[in-house]
Amino acid sequence: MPSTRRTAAGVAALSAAAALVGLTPTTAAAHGAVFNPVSRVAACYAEGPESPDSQVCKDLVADSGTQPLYDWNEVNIANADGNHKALIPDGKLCSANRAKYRALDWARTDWPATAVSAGAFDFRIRATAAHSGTMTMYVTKAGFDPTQPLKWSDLDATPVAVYNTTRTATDGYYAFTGNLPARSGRHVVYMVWQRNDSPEAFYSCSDVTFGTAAAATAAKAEAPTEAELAAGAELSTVSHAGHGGDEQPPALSAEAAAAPDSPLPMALAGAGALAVFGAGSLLLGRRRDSSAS
Ligand SMILES: [Cu+2]
Repeated sequence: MPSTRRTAAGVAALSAAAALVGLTPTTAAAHGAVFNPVSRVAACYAEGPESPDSQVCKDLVADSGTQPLYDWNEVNIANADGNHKALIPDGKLCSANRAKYRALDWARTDWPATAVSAGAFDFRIRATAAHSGTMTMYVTKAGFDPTQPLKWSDLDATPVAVYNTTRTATDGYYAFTGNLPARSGRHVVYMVWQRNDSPEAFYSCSDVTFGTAAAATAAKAEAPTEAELAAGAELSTVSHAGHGGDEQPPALSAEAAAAPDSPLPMALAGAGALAVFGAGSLLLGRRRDSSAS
């Protein structure tokens, strides 16, 4: 029917225009997430944003919708510039004080967790965009109470790992070894990743258990598979391969393999893809909130 087609075309054109407007000044950035130990947002994403298994991830979606999970690689502050403690109040460490990710701050003892023990620990961070900077991993002090909101003073001042990140991440991952101290029960591993080529910084909380008793009562956190990441990428509002031509995408990303020399065709293709998803979203009644990024 001509009128229907005209309407559909109009929707697509509007979406394309909206996508272009949205792209120009405020393209949301893609960075990554801690996959070992599994961060809260990564664990809930792995359960499936549309049908999480654990009660805490169900509650997260009920409170905040699925978009925080589809945007698992985003949790950032664009202008942090090293001022983490000034910008993030106590109790807001896991969300980086961003309302979009507020559920990550919940002081609950049922977050899926990774069983760990004192000694060497192999950290793995899935980086959808590699950045030059410093990744600092902290663990909570002995005696930490996981039923209370996480405060800066809960973190042991001595990092369990400090890693200098580069603009390339092997197979899309940063991997490095740290050293965990002796602890017992449920704790939090906190990441601060400060870029040195921009003021932007990224943050995350991973739940860990020390000792067999704590591990026995905790749901085991699983990291998303590459297939799961790919399956949800189209519903992400953040780029999965660098932002604005500033970064080099991870070596193994599909975008890297197909990237043209000029950034312009890629930008236009991106806008077209966004228009398609935008139109689909309108038809599905999905609400996008891009204002928070
Ligand atoms: Cu990034």
